[in-house]
Amino acid sequence: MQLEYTKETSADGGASHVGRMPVHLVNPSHLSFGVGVITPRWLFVLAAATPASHGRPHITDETLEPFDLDTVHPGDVVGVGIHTGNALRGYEIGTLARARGAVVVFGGIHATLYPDEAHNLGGAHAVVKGDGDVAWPLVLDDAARGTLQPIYEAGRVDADEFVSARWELLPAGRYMWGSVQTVRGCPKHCSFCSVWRTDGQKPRQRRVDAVVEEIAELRRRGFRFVALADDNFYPVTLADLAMAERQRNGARLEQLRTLRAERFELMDRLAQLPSDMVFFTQITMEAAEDEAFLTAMRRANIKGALVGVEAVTPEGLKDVYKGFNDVGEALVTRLRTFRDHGVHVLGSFIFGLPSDRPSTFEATADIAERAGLTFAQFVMLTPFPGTIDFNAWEKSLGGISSTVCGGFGHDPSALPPCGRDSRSC
Ligand code: B12
Ligand code: SF4
Repeated sequence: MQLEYTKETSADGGASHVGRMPVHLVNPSHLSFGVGVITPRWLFVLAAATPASHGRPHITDETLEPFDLDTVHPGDVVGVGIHTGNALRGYEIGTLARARGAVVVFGGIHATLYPDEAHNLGGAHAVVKGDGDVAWPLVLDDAARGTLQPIYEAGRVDADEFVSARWELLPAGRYMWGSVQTVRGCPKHCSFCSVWRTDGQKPRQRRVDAVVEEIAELRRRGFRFVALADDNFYPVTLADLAMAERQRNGARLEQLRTLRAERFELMDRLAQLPSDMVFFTQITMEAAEDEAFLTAMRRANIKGALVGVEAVTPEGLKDVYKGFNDVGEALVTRLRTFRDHGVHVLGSFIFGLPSDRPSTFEATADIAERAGLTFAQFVMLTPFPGTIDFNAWEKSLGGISSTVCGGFGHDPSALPPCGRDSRSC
C-alpha cells in the first residue's frame, strides 16, 4: 500500500510538517463527561512509544471530551484504540479522519480480533494486532516511508519490552485513578474471557522497578489511587507449585517460584510508598488460600480487589470453566478471608448461564450477603469476541454471520451479527 503522507504545508496553511507526521491518539467514546474515573493506559503507553521525531502526540480521551477533527490535517497519523464496546465510535472517527487525509491506524483488543472490520468500517490504512509497545514506532516509520502495511502482527511482547506510560501528558485533575499494569496474561481459561487468548496464558510480569517508578510519578502528580490494571494479580497459586513439585518438574517449579518471588518483591516495594496510597486490582479467589500473599497485599496498601465469583453453583462454575472457584460455605469463607486481611472485595457475579434457574437469584444474593463483600456487581453473560462463549453463541446462529459490530459492553443484544454496515448495528 502506498500512501500520500508527507506535506509541505498544513491544510490551514500553517507550519511545515515535512519529515514529521503529527500523531493523534484517540480513545473513542460516544459519551463525554468532562472527568474520567481511570486513566486509559494505552493512550499514554503509545504516546511513550511515539518517537520524538514525530513531536508531542495529541491525546484525546473521548470519555472526557469529543475528538476535535479540525485538529487533523492531511498527512497526520490518527491512532485509534478500540475494545468491543467502543468500536463503533472508533470506526466513525477513523472514517472521518481518513476523509480529512489522515493516515488511520487501529489497534486494541477488538481490532486485534477483527482487523478486517477496522478496514471495512473504520477507514483503517493499517491495523496493529496485539501489543503496540514495539510495533507502534515501526508503523510510524513505515508511514513516513510510504511502506505502511495493512496488517501488523505485533503479537505479545516480552515483559521487559513493555513501555512505561508517559504520564506527563496526562491532563491535570481530570481522572480519579491512575492505572499501572504489572502483569499481562492469565493462566486460566474462563469461558467468557478473551484475555487468556489475546494476552496469552503465560504471565508476563513487568520489572518491579518500572512499575514502582510509574507509581511514584503518578504520586508526584497528585494521585493517591492507582488501579493495578492486571487481569489476575495472583498468577501463581499454591496449587500450581504443588503440582509442579508432584510432577518433579524442576524447570517449571523454578519459573513459578521466580514469578511468585517477584510478586512479593513488588508488594514489598509498594509497602514502602507513602501509607496513604490506595491500590485496587483484580484477582482470583485462590489467593485466599495464601496467607502470606494476602498479608503482603495488606502491607502494600492493596485495599481492594475485584474477585470473579461468577457463579454460586457447581453447574454454573462448570459452565464458565471456573472449577478452581468454590461454592457454598467454602465460598463464603474464601471471600471473607480477603476482608479479614484488610482487602475489600468487589464480588463479580454473572447471570444468564445455561445452568441458571429461578432459584439461582436467591442463592446468589444469599452468598453475596453472607460473604462480607464490600461491593458487588451482577452482570449478564455477554459473549465477547474471542471467547469460548462467543464461539458457542456464533455457532448457535447457524452460520448467519461470523462478524459482529461493537456495541455496549453489558448487553448481549448490543452485539448483533453485523451486516457489514455500521448503521445496521
Ligand atoms: C483495567 C481494565 C478496565 C478498567 C479500566 C478501563 C480504563 N479506563 O482503562 C475498568 C474496570 C473500568 C474496565 C471496565 C470494563 N472492561 Co475492562 N479491562 C481492563 C484490563 C484489565 C486492562 C486494560 C489496560 O489498561 N491494559 C493495558 C494497556 C496498555 O493494554 P491495551 O489496552 O490492550 O493496549 C495495548 C494493545 O492493545 C495495543 N493498542 C491498544 N490500543 C491501540 C491503538 C493503536 C493505534 C495501536 C497501534 C495499538 C493499540 O497497544 C497497547 C500497548 O501494548 C483489560 C484486559 C487487558 N489485558 O487489556 C480489560 C478489558 C479491556 N475489559 C473488558 C471489558 C469487557 C470491560 C467491561 C465491558 C466490563 C463490564 N462488564 O463492565 C467494562 C467496559 C468499560 C468501558 N465502557 O469502557 C474486556 C474487553 C473485551 C472486548 N472484546 O472488548 C477486557 C479485554 C478484559 C476481558 N476479560 O476480556 N476495564
Ligand atoms: S476471567 Fe480472570 S481468571 Fe478467568 S481467564 Fe480471564 S483474567 Fe483469567
